[in-house]
Amino acid sequence: MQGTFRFSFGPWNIHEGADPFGPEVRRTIPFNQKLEQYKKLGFDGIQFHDDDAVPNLAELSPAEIVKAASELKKVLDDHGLVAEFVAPRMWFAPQTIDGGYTNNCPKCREYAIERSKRAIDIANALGTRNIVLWLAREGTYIREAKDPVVATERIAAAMQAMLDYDPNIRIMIESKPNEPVDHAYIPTIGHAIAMGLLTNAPDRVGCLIETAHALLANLCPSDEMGFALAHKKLWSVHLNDQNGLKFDQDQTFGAVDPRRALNQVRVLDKHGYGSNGEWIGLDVKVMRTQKEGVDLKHLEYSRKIFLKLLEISRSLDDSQIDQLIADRDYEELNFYILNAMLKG
Ligand code: XLS
Ligand code: MG
Repeated sequence: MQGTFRFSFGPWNIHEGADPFGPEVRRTIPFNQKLEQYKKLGFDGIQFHDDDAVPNLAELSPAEIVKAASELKKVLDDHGLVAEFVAPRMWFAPQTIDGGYTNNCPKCREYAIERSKRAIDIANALGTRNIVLWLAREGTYIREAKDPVVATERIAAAMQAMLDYDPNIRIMIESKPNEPVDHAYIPTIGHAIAMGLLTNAPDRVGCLIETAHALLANLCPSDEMGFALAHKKLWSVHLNDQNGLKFDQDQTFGAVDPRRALNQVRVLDKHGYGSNGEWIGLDVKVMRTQKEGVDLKHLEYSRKIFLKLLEISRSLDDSQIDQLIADRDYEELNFYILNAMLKG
């Protein structure tokens, strides 16, 4: 129960504030300046999309990509930072308009697999074996556009190709039910874990749970985490918050429902999350309304809130909780938790 946690975020969590309805409202902070902020904010790990690490990868040969990533590794070392994972960005390039692995065009599917291999090369150069698949466009806008059996098989085949390409990597699927597509093929963590069974290396397929994504599926994030922990598949998290079934909000952790956040912290802490090197990732978005110069607070405060909730969780008296459970006095248990939070 007394493990310590280390924290990570991705460079995309510091951004200019553009949304589908309006342009940027803050100047771009160059990547090297973002790196300077990590330690100051209390973070040691960086999450990467392949092109966060090697921005011009489309113009480079595989060898040049590895060279660029190896140079970045030295910069990370100089800052005392560690790469947590690399995720192929399969939702920007024209080849991925209709998805990556499930695209109806064979050439586009080939592109997706090749790009995933480059992401693996980058991960190796950065010293991590973790590949995250956020399957952004692996789904449909209209149900008839793709066959769901074929699509599932294609995702599995792509995963197999990645697992075969490098016998050391492991894949963490970040499930999400919708957005940008209407229906995504891997909407929940149960789906993500089951995908491993369609490969010949299920032990190298796990998941990353994002709070907002679980909530968009109308599920309880801490129960999703519990399910994955019971399967020994929870290899990363993206903590944040979400106000109902709206667009993916990526609010500051605990901002909407601190009790729900407490339960996430609690399930992670009680079940040894982190003891095998897992990171606490905070996938939080800067509010568009934040001015320049005060646009990193969402990261600082998400981490602080995690640590405050950890303190509250550890202050709870387990024997008292067990007694209330034995008495089936859940009203008292409810008050006990709320009271602990309100005085915390
Ligand atoms: C979406 C994700 C995405 C992945 C990496 O919520 O945060 O950016 O984590 O592809
Ligand atoms: Mg995420």
